[in-house]
Amino acid sequence: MTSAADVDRLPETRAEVAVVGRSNVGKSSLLNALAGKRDLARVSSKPGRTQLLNVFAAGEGTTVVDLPGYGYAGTVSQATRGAWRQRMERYLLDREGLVLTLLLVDGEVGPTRLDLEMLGWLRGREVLFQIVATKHDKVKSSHRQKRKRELAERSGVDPGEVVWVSAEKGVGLDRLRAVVRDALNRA
Ligand SMILES: Nc1nc2c(ncn2[C@@H]2O[C@H](COP(=O)(O)OP(=O)(O)OP(=O)(O)O)[C@@H](O)[C@H]2O)c(=O)[nH]1
Ligand SMILES: [Mg+2]
Repeated sequence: MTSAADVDRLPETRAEVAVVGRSNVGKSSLLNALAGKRDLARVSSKPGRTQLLNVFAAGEGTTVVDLPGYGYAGTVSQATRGAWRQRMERYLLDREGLVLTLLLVDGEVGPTRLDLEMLGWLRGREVLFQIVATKHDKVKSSHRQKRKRELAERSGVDPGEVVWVSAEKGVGLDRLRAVVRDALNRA
């Protein structure tokens, strides 16, 4: 629908799901996979691709937002990174109609310090959230059970509460679509 630099510039929504996570965790790829479209959200192997709040229509007046990633360690200035982060946090605080935040954690890497900070921040503000572990295909199948337990434990949730996905291989997409649909329909 639109890209905006600020939450005040976003179109009204009946209900909205937001996608947050570390830069390069796979937010834009996951949105494309959920939608079944290749080039809806821009993907890049270089972190820091998504810098604005990008809004997508999800039917019947509902929307999904792709947010800038945090923890970007590239060559942009501290001030610019601070602006992206502020953009994301202001969004999460002020967005009317936000019903669910998907917090993406790299399934191969596990939750980083910044992911855990973000999680604490979301918990503190009682924004409803769902932890999604990405890049399932990159974890060797012999390591998966252990990795799933560890990721959940470090995040402070039960393993069954984490949705594992692979945008590349289509893993977990139906389950996540159901979570998103439920949240949007409840509103
Ligand atoms: N193997 C594998 N790679 C993935 C998967 N999802 C994303 N990637 C890769 O991870 C990189 C980053 O993907 P993006 O979707 O652009 O990540 P992002 O979180 O939107 O990044 P920013 O916009 O910079 O915050 C790209 O090279 C993708 O191809 C996945 O499920 N499996
Ligand atoms: Mg992106």
